[in-house]
Amino acid sequence: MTAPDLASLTSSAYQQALEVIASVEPRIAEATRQELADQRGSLKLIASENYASPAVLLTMGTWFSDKYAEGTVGHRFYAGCQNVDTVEALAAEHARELFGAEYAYAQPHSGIDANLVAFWSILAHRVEGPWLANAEKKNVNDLTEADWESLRRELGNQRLLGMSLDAGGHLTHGFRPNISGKMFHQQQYGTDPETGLLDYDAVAAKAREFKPLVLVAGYSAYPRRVNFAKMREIADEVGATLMVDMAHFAGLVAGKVFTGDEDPVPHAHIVTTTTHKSLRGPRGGMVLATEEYAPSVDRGCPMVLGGPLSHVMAAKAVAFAEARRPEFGTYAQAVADNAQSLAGGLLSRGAKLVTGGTDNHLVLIDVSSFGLTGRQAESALLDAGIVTNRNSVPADPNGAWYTSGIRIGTPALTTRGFGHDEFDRTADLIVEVLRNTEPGTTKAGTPSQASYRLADGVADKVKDASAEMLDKHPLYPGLDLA
Ligand code: DSN
Repeated sequence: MTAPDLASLTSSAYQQALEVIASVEPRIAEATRQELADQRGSLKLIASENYASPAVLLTMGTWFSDKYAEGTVGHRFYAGCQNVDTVEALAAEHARELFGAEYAYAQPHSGIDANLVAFWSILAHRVEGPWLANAEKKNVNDLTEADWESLRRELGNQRLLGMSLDAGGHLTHGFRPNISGKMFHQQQYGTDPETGLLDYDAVAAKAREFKPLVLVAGYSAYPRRVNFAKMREIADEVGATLMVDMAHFAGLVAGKVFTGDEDPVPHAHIVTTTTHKSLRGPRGGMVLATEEYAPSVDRGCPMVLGGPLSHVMAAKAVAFAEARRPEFGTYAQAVADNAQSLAGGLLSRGAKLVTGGTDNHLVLIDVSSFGLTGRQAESALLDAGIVTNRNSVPADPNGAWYTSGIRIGTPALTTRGFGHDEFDRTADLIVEVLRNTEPGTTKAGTPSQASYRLADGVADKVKDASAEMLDKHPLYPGLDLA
């Protein structure tokens, strides 16, 4: 089918769907229209967001949403799951092929679910496995209450080493207030204070001293690639399981931008991801594993999860099928190239970047050099139609709420067709806003971390310049909701 045919089909599908929704709750139909208008009219630079294709979006809106299907393919706790089996098997097959993984589990609803499944799988595999072997028990059902009590003591004494939140790690990598920081004894590794880069020798030294069961690699706000072969060497030396959370850069792995030592799949025991960031699928999670860990990952339900979201698994299958096409590789390479253009454009206009640049899909601007907190910068940029999120920088003096950083990424606008020139211009617009924003003061006259003043006329000028670029690269071209 040609692109105009598809666009016109998509247009009528959504027009009709919104009429059906409006017949019950018109305000939801209106909010849905407005969300499209807002996304169309702004520079979406949130590094973890993207625009899924109409095929992926439409797949989520079906009666698969109505079906319960706890269990695994061919082994369900509910009757009538034959079509869900088709969907889940296809999602897993596409995922295995896409990433060259031995095993894929498409049920997690989100990244945190995927990470919880992975943690409990590692615990089950590493703690229950040898214990069962020693006890000469055939499976977990043979364990007595006394066995479980002893297992619980072992489970409660396990260690996890992950990247700290302010260095760019994720809160599920052992951050104290998150369950990962409570279920494990955790320690964190950071980045080099001078360069902002990962120091593998320092990670190895910490691992030797701490001897974790789980070494977590991966990030949400680290603008560089990771050498997963080195991380595996560290894990092997201390007998840890290497778990990689590739949620942010899964699209760059799928698109073969990250290969060799930068591809986590051949090096990690377990890889987790979300499916909606650079991978451009529906909102959800997934676990990839070696065969060795597959039986314990398969116990994600009932261990951690309830009923799978079959409609979302169907959309994952569609998105993975899209990502197996050659054009996805071209897209992924453009995401990385565009991040270079964005970083280069910011640096050449005097912005300070954590690590001095990027070689993945994201850039972390240290806005303290503009005299602003992340919160002030985020708000001023939003006033000018530039959607970003504030983020801590390493050893952030402003903490995790106000922060000193702005995290931006290229996956979404690359999907719209932005290239080098547009990202350079985007850098120009960001710097224009930041230079023209002044921190405010509190009622007591002290410096405020939240209030700010953007100079008159700047927001409109930036919005006009953005509109020129956005109009040339329409979101969902041909989709008309009028
Ligand atoms: N919220 C995601 C992000 O923005 O990176 C991570 O969970």
